[in-house]
Amino acid sequence: MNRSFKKKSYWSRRKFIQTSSAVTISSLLAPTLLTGYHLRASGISQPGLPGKHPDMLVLNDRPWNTEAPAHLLDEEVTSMDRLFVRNNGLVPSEIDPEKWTLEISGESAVTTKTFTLAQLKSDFEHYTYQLVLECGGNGRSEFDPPAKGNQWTTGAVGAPKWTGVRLKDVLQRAGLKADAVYIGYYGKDTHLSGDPQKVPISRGVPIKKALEDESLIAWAANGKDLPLMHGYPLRLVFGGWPASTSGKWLSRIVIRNQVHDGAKMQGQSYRVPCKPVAPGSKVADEDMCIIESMPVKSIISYPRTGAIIKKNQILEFHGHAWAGDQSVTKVDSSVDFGNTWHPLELKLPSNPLAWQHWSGKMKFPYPGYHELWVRATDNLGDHQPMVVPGWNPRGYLNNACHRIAIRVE
Ligand SMILES: Nc1nc2c(c(=O)[nH]1)N[C@H]1C(S)=C(S)[C@@H](COP(=O)(O)O)O[C@H]1N2
Ligand SMILES: [Mo]
Repeated sequence: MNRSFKKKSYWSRRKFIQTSSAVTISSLLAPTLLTGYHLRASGISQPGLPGKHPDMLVLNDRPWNTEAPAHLLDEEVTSMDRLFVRNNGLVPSEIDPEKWTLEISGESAVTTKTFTLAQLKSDFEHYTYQLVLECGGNGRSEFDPPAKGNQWTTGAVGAPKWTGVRLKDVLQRAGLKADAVYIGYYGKDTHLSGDPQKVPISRGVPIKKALEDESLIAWAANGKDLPLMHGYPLRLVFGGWPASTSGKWLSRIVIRNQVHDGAKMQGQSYRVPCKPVAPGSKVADEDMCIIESMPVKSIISYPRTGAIIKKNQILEFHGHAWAGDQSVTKVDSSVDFGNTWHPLELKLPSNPLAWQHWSGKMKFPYPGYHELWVRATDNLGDHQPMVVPGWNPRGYLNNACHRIAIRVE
């Protein structure tokens, strides 16, 4: 006899009311907070990094690595004092913007060109784009077995408005030979060992990404000079790709006739197994593939986890979603652990490769502990998983759904 057994669980009996009708702001009660409660592990709190919001989580101070707790990322355009910092080496100590130069060279450059900062600003058209910068290791803290590296939770991401010139306009001044396939960057930061021969990081992107309209050589963010920690006076910005491609303190770009082989392009860095592997596996370098476009992801930036609301109070919640080179087409929320999903309002990006804002409203008719989960879907139909996806040795590309705790009284 074929018989289906349906477990009547405590959770499935609950009914949640998804409100779609418009409510006035005055009817929205601001949720209060459960202090000291965090769903996701937080970093070790230390005296902050100068120029950063005091609530930033400091993961390391040599080199500096700091991330934003989710609620600090509530702004549509991320303030620079809330943008994560990921340094591989030591910040350059002497920077003279008057003497700063950018060299374009490499075996696939027709000629070598050198520009001063002033020439870059005067000789090329300026563009401003809001671009998502996300460390490839954002979310690493959730991998099991744990992966080596900064234990980022959800805050190694942000979307400031960057101003500069198009990388393609500058590359074209030097000229690209027919065999050009990749670009690589060099910056003025120094290796942790203090050895001047060693390069802390020198990564790059394929020519196709380099020549996109939104690929920038930027000197400003949110209308001001770049902060020192974010690459002053000049950096690359490639929206939607691992932020390790967005070279800071930029001094040289090489046009390559092969995949760039600078520091942290090879081995296990910023690479994932080409084929899926069992958690905890050792993977040979030759079986690791370079990460390109980042996967679809979202964050709940309001309220912050642990919010306390009243029964039947209308809770307004919102956040951002982004999808590497793609765009986000749908964002859904669930309060029954993914049993049912409800579509949220989603805005278009301010330009390609910017993040998108979503919002929703709902009531909780039952007191107790609840979780709000949010899931984004991109234009290719890919959506975020609820569990941590594809274990990989260095803990990259965790795009699992973000969730927050809500206490209903
Ligand atoms: N020169 C230089 N560029 C760099 C790095 C670095 O250590 N040195 N770190 C990279 C990495 S791994 C990331 S995630 C981003 C972080 O950018 P942010 O610190 O401005 O947020 O910068 C990238 N560019
Ligand atoms: Mo990174």
